[in-house]
Amino acid sequence: MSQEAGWDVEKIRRDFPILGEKVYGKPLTYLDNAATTQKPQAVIDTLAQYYSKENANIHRGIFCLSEQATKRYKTARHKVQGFIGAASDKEIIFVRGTTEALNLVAQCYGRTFLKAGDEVLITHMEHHSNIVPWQMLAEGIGIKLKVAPINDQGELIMEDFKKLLSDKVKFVSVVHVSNALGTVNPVKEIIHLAHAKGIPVMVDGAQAVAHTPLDVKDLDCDFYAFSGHKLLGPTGIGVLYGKKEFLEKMPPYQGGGDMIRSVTFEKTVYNDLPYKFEAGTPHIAGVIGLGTAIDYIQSIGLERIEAYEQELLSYGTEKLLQVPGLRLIGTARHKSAILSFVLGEAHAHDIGTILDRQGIAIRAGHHCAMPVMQRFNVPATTRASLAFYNTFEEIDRLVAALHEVTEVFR
Ligand code: 7TS
Repeated sequence: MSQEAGWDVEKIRRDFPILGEKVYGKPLTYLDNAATTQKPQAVIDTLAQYYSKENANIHRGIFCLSEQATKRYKTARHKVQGFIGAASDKEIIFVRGTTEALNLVAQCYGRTFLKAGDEVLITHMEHHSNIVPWQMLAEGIGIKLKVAPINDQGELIMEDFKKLLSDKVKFVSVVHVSNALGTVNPVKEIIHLAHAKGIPVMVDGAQAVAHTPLDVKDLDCDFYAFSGHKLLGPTGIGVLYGKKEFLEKMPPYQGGGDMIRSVTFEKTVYNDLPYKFEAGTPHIAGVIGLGTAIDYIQSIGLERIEAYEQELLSYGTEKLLQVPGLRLIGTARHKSAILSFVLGEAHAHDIGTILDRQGIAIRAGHHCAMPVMQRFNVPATTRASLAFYNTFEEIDRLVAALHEVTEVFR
């Protein structure tokens, strides 16, 4: 039972139709929330309602539906602004997801304000989407990528981070919560240290936004990225938050409709923020659906979500450590509800297959964080990543199945 007063997980679960599904005749135990979260009925209804009754392109038509769609698109932007505490809705850019947001900043900021020899500092626990775009920039314009190391618990070693933050560093890009380890990074301190040297900071918030309250003004990050689909929203929609002063100075990412104010063959004048970065017809339904997802999350409250998920994390950690031969990968003091582990000689994919037959959905592999696997000298991990609709009983189911795995591999 949760200690969280008035927390009714069964009531919450009823809002998510998929959680009542069965897999191989067993109740679905969905523990792959870091990959994508499930969607509440309200979000599903929003999408169905939009396509069945409201569909029209935005910013174009002068007819009723188009005006309505435009209004709902704008309202959703405003919701995102409130949700993350941005100063203005002009600072909210809709993109496809975290990956696109990171690429946008690497290209538009990087190619304009960085030059050969400048250093970009990241950490050893980044998702590939916060590594590869910088490597592409290194190939393109000759910047250097620096990587701050992590310790055996999977925590960023702050002393080394400070040492690496030299005068050559012109940009810092760090993950807020590691998807492979669960580590919560001290992003506020990182931003403070970088700003003291005049270095802008981007935060990859893909694994943070659905699990902990966020206030970008308080954090003072210059850029923040997240994906709607990890926040109960649709796939194909995400957010890049950027401080106006940076976004205004940056060139557009793509050219096309909506991002211009006027076009002649001689000269094009770009549109104002945020439209300058939103070329072409956007994912309108996705944006509106994301707005509903945010309403839903706010109706429960991220403080309560975080408190409950921390209870699940403590419980899951304790129970998993009782499984013979199980080693947790990622034991940071400050962790989000992600349980990554190896189990004796069993390969992660075999574990995943055995669990799948019990209806338990987890992820096995490198989690798009191969350098983390290299750091811990493992080919892959098995990962259970929790959300606020998971239960203690589901953790028991996972643990019981893992005990069975140990029998199979004995
Ligand atoms: N950054 C982090 C920290 C992530 O966890 C992910 C996705 C991304 C960026 C990319 O997000 P996308 O929505 O653009 O794909 N992480 C995972 C995961 O852990 N399992 O599947 C996707």
